[in-house]
Amino acid sequence: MRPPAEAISALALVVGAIALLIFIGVEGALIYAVLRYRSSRLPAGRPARFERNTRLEIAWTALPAIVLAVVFVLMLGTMAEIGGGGVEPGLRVRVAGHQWWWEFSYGPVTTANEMHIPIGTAVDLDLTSADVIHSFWVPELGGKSDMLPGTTNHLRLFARRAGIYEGQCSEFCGVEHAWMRIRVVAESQADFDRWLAAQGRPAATRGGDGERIFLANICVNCHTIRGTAAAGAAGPDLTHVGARATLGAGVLPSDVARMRAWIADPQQYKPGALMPRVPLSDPELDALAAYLVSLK
Ligand code: HEC
Ligand SMILES: [Cu+2]
Repeated sequence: MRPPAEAISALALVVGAIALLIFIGVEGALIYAVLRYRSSRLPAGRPARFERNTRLEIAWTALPAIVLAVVFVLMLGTMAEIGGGGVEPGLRVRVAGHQWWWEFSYGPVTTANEMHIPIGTAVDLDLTSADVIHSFWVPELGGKSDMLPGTTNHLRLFARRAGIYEGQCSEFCGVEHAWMRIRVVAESQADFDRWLAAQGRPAATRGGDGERIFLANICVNCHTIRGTAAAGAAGPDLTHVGARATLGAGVLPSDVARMRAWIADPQQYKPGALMPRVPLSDPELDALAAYLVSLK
């Protein structure tokens, strides 16, 4: 199959060409009429009056109807194609929108904000929301679909080439709507399988200071780190947070310094984000940041 984005773009070109032809025809007729029937070229005296022209009226009713019917049929074809077109998906991912981050579940494996997909494979998304209406859109990979609480919508993604594809929540969902970015890493099947296997493993680092501080603070009420006692669900799963390229759904690139700054005061980077500032000492922040970034 071809990527849904290519099917949409091909349809836009065809419809654009039809619209251009109509534009040229209408403007041409207008210019012709203005020049041909200007008063200096008409016989003197009272102009003749039109009563009716049945053939003209039938033509200008039928032609737009035919054009619309053609566009409608083309659109139905494209909709069927991007909706799946009889091609079974090679992968299914459940996506939940949250204010203001994304949750991706590959069966039992949950991650956040950065999704990976294999190239050359139809990927079907089951989209829902944990709170308000969000909308999933990665323009280069597929169409756009709303995400509604209590309902599951479906959307197909397809990447032909490996690379990073950027997307964005496309339904205004609150103060940090603009910082609800989606990062899709499309990679070979082998790389994808390795990534998924790594994501499926529990957190690697055990028993250090950072882990102890995390577990002793309210972080555990909101975040899960598989392999530890932390099983909160109000914020992103942090089991492999160190493997992601960004923090806070794209607001900061991820490294130890930014991780520390984010934990010290998330509100400075994402005012209104649903993570509070937790009072911690400098050594505690250092240890926490080093620990979280080590969770690859
Ligand atoms: C009240 C719930 C809550 C508490 C408590 C909380 N967080 Fe968060 N955390 C969130 C939410 C919600 C987000 C997502 C914010 C956003 O991007 O809009 C988040 C995001 C994060 C991120 C970025 C994750 C990513 O994938 O980008 C890290 C790291 C993080 N929290 C660490 C911590 C640490 C460490 C603590 C304890 C000091 C903590 N959090 C306490 C709710 C919480
Ligand atoms: Cu949103």
